[in-house]
Amino acid sequence: MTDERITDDVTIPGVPAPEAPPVAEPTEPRGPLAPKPDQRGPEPHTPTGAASADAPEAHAQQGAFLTTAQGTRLPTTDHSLTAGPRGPVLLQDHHLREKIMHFDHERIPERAVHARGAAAHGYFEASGAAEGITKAAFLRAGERTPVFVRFSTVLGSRGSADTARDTRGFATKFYTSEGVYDLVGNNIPVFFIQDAIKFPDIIHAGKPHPDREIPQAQSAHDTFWDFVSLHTEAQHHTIWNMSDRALPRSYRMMQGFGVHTFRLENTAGETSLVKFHWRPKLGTHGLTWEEAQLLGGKDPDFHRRDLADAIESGAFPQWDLAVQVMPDDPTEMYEGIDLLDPTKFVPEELVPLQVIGTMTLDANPTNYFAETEQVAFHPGHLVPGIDVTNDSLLQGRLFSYLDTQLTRLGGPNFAQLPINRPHTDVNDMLRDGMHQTAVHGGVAPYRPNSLDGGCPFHAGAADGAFIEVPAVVAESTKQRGKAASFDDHFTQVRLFYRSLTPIEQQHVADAYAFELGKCYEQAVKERQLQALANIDAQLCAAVAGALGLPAPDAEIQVAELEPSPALRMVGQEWPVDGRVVGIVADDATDAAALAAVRETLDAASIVPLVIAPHGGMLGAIPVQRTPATAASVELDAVIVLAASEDRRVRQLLDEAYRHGKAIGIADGAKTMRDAVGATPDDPGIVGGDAAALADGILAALPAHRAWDRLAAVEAAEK
Ligand code: HDE
Repeated sequence: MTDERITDDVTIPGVPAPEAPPVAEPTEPRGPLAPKPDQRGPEPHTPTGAASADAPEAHAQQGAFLTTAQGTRLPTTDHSLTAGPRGPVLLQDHHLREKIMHFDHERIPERAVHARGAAAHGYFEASGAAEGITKAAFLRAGERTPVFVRFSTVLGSRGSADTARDTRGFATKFYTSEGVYDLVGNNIPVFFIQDAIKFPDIIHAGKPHPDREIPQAQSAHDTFWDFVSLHTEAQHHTIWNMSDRALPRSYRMMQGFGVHTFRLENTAGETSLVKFHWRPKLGTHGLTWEEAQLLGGKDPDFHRRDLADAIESGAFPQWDLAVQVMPDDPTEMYEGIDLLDPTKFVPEELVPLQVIGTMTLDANPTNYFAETEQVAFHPGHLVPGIDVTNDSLLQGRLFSYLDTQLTRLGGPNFAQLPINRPHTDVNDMLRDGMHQTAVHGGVAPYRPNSLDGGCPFHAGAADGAFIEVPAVVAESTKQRGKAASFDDHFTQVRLFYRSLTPIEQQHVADAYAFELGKCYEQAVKERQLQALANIDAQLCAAVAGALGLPAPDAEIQVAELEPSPALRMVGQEWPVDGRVVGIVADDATDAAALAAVRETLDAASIVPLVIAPHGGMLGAIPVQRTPATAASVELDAVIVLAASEDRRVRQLLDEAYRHGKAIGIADGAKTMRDAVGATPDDPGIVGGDAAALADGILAALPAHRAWDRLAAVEAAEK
């Protein structure tokens, strides 16, 4: 046999093959690249329970040569086995069949909700402040616990855009010494429904219409508004969705909430009712609706790119974990708020947040599928000292998260996947099943037994057993229905709206007008306007006016509460690490000025992106964007060192101006300021030499936007 039948060159019959170009491919077998330090996966779990990065499963691929899945070396993977050079493919070609078979089954079902996500590794460091309320070991002073966090949108498919108007998931897996603890939260502190039994219904209403499967990743359609206007308990979550909270600037700038009330128990057996909060060190910031829409086309991966880039560049995002602690009394109420009703939150002014530790995300996943896709969270993954309450939404979740993995991950052994493995001993007596990867020793997976030395043994409280808090369950009558304390669907909605600043309120009204404007059914719009009338007459009038419909009167009396300033996203200043500033320059730009601006930004942990008429270099400085690839929506601010006649650059500046972004314009580029209709007195517009421009931008960025300019522009554009 010769190799005549195998050719790597495509030739035309009768035409001599061209001379082969010099081969640039590597010719010597090489071992797999060593993983980079930031490609750390979860430590593989060894039989002794100790973690070892050298264990074979740490590197999925070994050896220099291509092999079959059985380890047999292969001479080629580009040609099927055929009968003659132009003949049929032979069924006996094992490599072909194995390769295609595996490819055919590469996809798994996406999550029913939260299908699109991005994740990162990191660690949590406890301050010890929680020791008085919980015996959880990972919350003891100085404890450092590895974590894996997955952020997600709820409604869209796995390939949908990051910047859809939606709730965001914020799920954290703590690999604690007492087993895995999952805090599976959202970026909004309340939920649509009070009972898990309605979850399929709200999701059916929010997902695309079943006939044409549109719209993708959006709530701007009839079925969603039909549901939330009929189930008014959903009005609270919905108004948060209409606010800029549903358009995060970045996962790094997003709060997280456990939503439900949890019951914590300390070493003395004392209990308290607790709400969990993640507070981003960079503050909570949103996109404008126009930015979010533009990004959906220009960079649908905006949030996952931002997270990965920030971590790769060393700007590790951090969140404080904080708790609100309420007394555990038999009413399970606090100041009139039913703590078992997940459509209610506890205002921070009523119960202040107490920080109990800090989380840092410092490593990107090595493999999206193995980690981000296969991670399986579950609110029932608890550790001693943290227990659930009777919140019926939470109770339903305790069933759903295990159940859903059976379909998604193909069987009951998903806890053995590397990303899901506890970083502690596992001795569970669970055996066999699809995708079993453990080789269990012993003969007696039951207890008590006399054949495997009696092992495993029961743990007592002193051994760190998870023992449910002996909360009293009142003897009662079976029923379907909720307590009267769940009936108020509007007081906190009004509280949320009236706590916002005027521009945030304006964005809420605009969002309702947009979403309802996309509905076809008149009855749905009218019913939602009725709900808005109950929330706030001015909000209702603004939305009704935009829809061209009459504003109804409120049909119920809604209590007036003291506003909660903590609900505002506008009005404070925050660190600017990892923000992105575009610098418009060209070949004539003073090289020293350009270098100085870049250095100043870099020193403030800001990412400078040079935008020039061509790629390559401006002198010694690399160009990152050209008019073809630059977009205003990927920038937090712009510095213009060179005037440009390019329509695309002017459009970029125009958008930055309209979106209230800080803009620095060099004296020599003033024509650009006039071109977008800006004046030197506009808020957030900076002039002067290079040093003044960079300093001015650094002074403006902590407020996130020039809010007054944005408000003026938006009012003028109406
Ligand atoms: Fe979920 N939810 N959910 N959810 N949820 C899922 O579990 C469910 C709810 C949340 O990044 C699913 O593994 C029910 C509230 C996040 O992998 C599923 C109910 C909150 C994630 C499921 C809720 C959440 C999920 C889909 C009503 C915030 C993504 C895939 C009782 C506190 C986790 C999966 C990840 C995912 C069910 C309500 C957060 C189907 C039945 C409230 C962050 O099991």
